[in-house]
Amino acid sequence: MTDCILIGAPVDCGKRRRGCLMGPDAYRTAGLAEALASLGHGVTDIGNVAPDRVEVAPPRNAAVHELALNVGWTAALMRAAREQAPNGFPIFMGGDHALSLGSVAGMAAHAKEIDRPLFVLWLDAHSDFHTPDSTSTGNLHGTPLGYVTGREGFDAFPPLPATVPVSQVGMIGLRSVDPEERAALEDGEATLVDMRMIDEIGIAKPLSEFLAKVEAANGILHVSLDVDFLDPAAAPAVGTTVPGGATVREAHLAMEMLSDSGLVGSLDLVELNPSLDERGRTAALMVELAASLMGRRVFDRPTPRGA
Ligand code: 5AB
Ligand code: MN
Ligand code: MN
Ligand code: MN
Repeated sequence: MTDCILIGAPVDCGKRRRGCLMGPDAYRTAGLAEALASLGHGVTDIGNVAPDRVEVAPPRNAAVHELALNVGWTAALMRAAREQAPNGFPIFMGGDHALSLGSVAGMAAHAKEIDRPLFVLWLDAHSDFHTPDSTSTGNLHGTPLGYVTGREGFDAFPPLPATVPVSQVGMIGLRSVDPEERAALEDGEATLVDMRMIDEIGIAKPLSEFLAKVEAANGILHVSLDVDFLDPAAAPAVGTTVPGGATVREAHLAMEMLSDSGLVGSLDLVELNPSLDERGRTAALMVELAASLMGRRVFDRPTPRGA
């Protein structure tokens, strides 16, 4: 039994298209708390976090969108993560992926306090490895892995209590990486698993290799699940759809393996835009995936919730 702590993070400033602020309530409506409780877990929903009010100097890169608000969210969510992590298993209900600037930074600080290395698994079509200087769209939901790994250019953001070495990052599901991200990733030692590799050898082998690395280091793992990891046919409720994504079963298998590993300590559910959903099916799928990560097995899946 795990104490799950649901943290609403209605971040909507990481990109221009609006709607992710409705994500936390979509997860509540889709029954995330009930699904976790049915597995025997304790569940506390602490409600929604609000961003700190901050002032920042104008960004060097004029394309950057809503810098101050993103910095304010980062500070507030970093604090929330550090406060909640000692009490259980934080689940950040997004909100766009800019929320992970704060959630991952906070979990890294927590891991340092308990003297274990934090590993991060990024399930996403994108590498989100930009900096505020390198991004051409200016959308900061494309930067959280740049920030938490300590890339330069984040001077407006809170200083990191602990960085996550690139060698402790795994990205699975890649099929959209910008040239500048690619160049920066080529220098590092991140585990990079693109869709072609998944097509050729499946998702199980590269994931179990990454998990073996986490285990060998006595690490704890933060999982960041972007809706666009999934194929848009299965998960339409996201602004940044990229065809050719993970199937429903590939995603469940990843969650089931993560559950079996016992290594996961926290989770982000990000980029759900309920205004783009079809009768709530993307929200429902994300809830099902979270349930698989928290121990639901194929043979004890309940009949789907109807009207
Ligand atoms: B997401 C892009 N690389 O920088 C950019 O959805 C997309 O959190 C970022 O993965 C996508 O704007 C961010 C083109
Ligand atoms: Mn992302
Ligand atoms: Mn993405
Ligand atoms: Mn996205």
